[in-house]
Amino acid sequence: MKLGMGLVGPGFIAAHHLDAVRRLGNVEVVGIAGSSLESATKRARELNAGRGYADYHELLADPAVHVVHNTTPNHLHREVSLAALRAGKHVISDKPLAATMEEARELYEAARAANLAHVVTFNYRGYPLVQQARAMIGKGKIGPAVFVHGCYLQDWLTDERAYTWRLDPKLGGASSALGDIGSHWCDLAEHVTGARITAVLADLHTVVPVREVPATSAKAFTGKATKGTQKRKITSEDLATVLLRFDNGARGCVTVGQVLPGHKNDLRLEVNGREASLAWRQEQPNELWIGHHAKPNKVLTRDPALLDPAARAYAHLPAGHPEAWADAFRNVIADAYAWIQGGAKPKAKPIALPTFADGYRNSLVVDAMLKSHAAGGLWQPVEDPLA
Ligand code: 4PW
Repeated sequence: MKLGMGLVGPGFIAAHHLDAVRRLGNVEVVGIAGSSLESATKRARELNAGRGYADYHELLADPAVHVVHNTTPNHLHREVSLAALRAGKHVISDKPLAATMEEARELYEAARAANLAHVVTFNYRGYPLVQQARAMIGKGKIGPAVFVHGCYLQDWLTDERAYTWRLDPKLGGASSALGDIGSHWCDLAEHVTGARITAVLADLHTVVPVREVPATSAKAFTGKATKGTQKRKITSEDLATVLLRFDNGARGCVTVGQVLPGHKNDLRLEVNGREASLAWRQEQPNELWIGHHAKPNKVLTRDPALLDPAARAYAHLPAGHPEAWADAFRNVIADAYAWIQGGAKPKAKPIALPTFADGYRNSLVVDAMLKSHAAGGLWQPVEDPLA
């Protein structure tokens, strides 16, 4: 059956969702809903994405739409995804699943009750060498994991004139750095190791406490404000350092920051086992470092012939291809539609595909970090109702 795709919230990530869907071949891009019929129609024309809708309710009422991509700002994730599930649509939501843990739980429970696909785009799972690391760890190739550590460092908020709705608790949720990019790292750490974070000790900080912001802007990435600006106090964190404990006894730590000059989109994950270590870096996605104590270290490149079958399935482009990020994104979207085409049965979900259960799980981890910091930096257990 040819599926119809609708998208709500045509911001910066929308183009990647549309690109990924178009490459599937058997999905029709039906249209886009935004803040008005005029803006939606304009964006649909700019993105070659079917028609514009007056609002998302009209899109959800269209029988030609079977799958809804929710790429709205975080504060609208719950409202739009819940309405889409209730309208009988499969949902692919940008991360984080929702602005708060409570909203994420509500979305998870609604998705679990519906016989529909529910996906959250933790897109870094789509890199072949991330799946290679996961397969190696799962097969015991590095021995029991004892230390899981890394970072996600960026500099796009370094300038106090840069602003994003992510820094406004009413739009981005209570957290900025952790909710926006720390969520990616935590999802990868649990996905790659197969272990669960059971407790956290977090120290959050706001390096830039006052920003020059445009009077109004819904854009995800607002450039340096120049005129019509106002000073705004920033309360959410742009820097976080967190200690971690895992259910397999491993310890860990992660640093997340959006104000660190020179780091563009620098996610790094390292897992040290009793036999070997693995390290992957998003800015060099076609390499997996493998460390040993009794023989030379080596670097595995994304040569399909050398990869585990689980990783080879994601290695479509030649190693070093400039579109590695986009290819990873396409892998997650392709898995989502394969699941939908197969009837979205829970047991048939592609193993790497992140669902609302993962999004809810992730919100519990981030929420525990916020609580740990609020308590003055005490160890905070991570609830695990899905265990
Ligand atoms: O998830 C996204 C990250 O991969 C974030 O929302 C923005 O883009 C900021 O960093 C990257």
